[in-house]
Amino acid sequence: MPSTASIAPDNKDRPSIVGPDTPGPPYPLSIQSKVVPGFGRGSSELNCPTANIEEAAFEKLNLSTTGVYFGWASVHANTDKQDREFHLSEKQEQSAAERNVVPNFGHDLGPDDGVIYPMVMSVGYNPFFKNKKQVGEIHIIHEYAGPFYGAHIKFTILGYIRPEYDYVSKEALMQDIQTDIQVALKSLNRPGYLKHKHAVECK
Ligand code: ADP
Ligand code: RBF
Ligand code: MG
Repeated sequence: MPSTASIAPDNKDRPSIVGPDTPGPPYPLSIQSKVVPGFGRGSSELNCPTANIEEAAFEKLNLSTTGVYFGWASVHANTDKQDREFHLSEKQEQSAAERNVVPNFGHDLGPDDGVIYPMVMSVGYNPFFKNKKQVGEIHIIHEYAGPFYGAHIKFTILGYIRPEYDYVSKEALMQDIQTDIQVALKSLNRPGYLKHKHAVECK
């Protein structure tokens, strides 16, 4: 059920590092998915592109808590010619058609293919945008040359940053996302988290 999320507390009161020195259960959580189109707001409205994951992969993760997570992720060209379909909701389908999304299956990744970078992941209803369905979407903390719809994303979640909130303005949400990125970078830069920066075993 969509949450009735509260307005975010003051951004300046946030901790700069989260989680214990070594991640404990249920982490690490590793999974892979195809990168599917969302509603196109990440890059255009928030200056923060997110690779949306497939519904089936999201369900497999079985996260009971909505909010912002952090960990490691890599994107891989999808070379399987039989694997060209997206399983999208009607609304996602409509949005992708309107935006004329043309998947390249990650074939333009070049030297970024398979490289592991830090990531932040948003899980939930995006209360600021009042989505009806939960989504899982990953912002990889790296500047890619372009989109990679249809590629495979492999990721390992190692911890939780905060719940999802509603915001008084888009700028306030953007500011919290930038803080999430700094918190993730600092939290991952500890031996207990760095040791998980290796290729994800596919499930
Ligand atoms: P959508 O709603 O379709 O997901 P976004 O505006 O969130 O639209 O853009 C997401 C797309 O941008 C991703 O699917 C991916 O192909 C691309 N992208 C480029 N750089 C990144 C990045 N650093 N992290 C995540 N996705 C990225
Ligand atoms: N959306 C919200 O409505 N509330 C949030 O607290 C929130 N936190 C986010 C944190 C991160 C790190 C990222 C990448 C996204 C977050 N979003 C949040 C989701 C954002 O609204 C979404 O990425 C865009 O709507 C594009 O799909
Ligand atoms: Mg997205």
